[in-house]
Amino acid sequence: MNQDQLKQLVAQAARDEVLQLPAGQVLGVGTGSTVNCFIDAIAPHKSHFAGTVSSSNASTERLLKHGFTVLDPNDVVQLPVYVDGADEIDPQGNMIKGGGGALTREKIIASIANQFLCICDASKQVPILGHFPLPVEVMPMACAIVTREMEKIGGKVTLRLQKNTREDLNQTPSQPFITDNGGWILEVSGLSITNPPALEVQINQIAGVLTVGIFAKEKADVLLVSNSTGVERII
Ligand code: ABF
Repeated sequence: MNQDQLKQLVAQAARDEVLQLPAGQVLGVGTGSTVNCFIDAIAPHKSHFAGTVSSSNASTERLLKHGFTVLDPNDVVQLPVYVDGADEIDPQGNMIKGGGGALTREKIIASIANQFLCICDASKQVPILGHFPLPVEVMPMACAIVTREMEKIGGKVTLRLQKNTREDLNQTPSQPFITDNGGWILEVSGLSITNPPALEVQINQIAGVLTVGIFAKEKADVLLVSNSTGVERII
């Protein structure tokens, strides 16, 4: 089975899971290619849900295309479940997220969900977080300041750049990647994250950090993982 098929498989398992919810609930929807499969999988069942709350402009667009109602998070007090992917997840359900750049909205929506349902393929499971460069969304004016702070804790920092457009294929990209919130993303490698809750708090306290891509406070409550033999419920 290739990775796309594994994403489809776990997305279908998550669809079956959320269809167990009583009808008329609002569903939290994350971002990324696995979540895209999930959105497509629940589309035929959209009347089961009163609406959705989305963690990115990209997911909002996809949900609207399928005819879902997308609500403003400010109008929603609580969600029964938030479904999202991860870039890395450890055995306790702590995650690194933000590879797609949507970490700030993902964390906000996760914070109002009773349950974080994480969906991924087995390549995302790690014993200790930190092989995937940790995304940190920053206010552009604090980029150099946060970079220095991250270097002090042993990180090697690079600024995420925009992907080249088709016309620029031979050019070196030089423009920073800009998030849905107008932030920039620092990618911090070289960290072995043995205490995710502590490092999340420590990085959150640096002035200029909008969101760190460690999800320990908002860790996964349920983890569905696909591999060549099917989907396993790990947590
Ligand atoms: C999002 O999707 C992210 O936080 C994470 O970066 C990403 C995983 O993407 P994919 O499903 O495409 O591997 O939830």
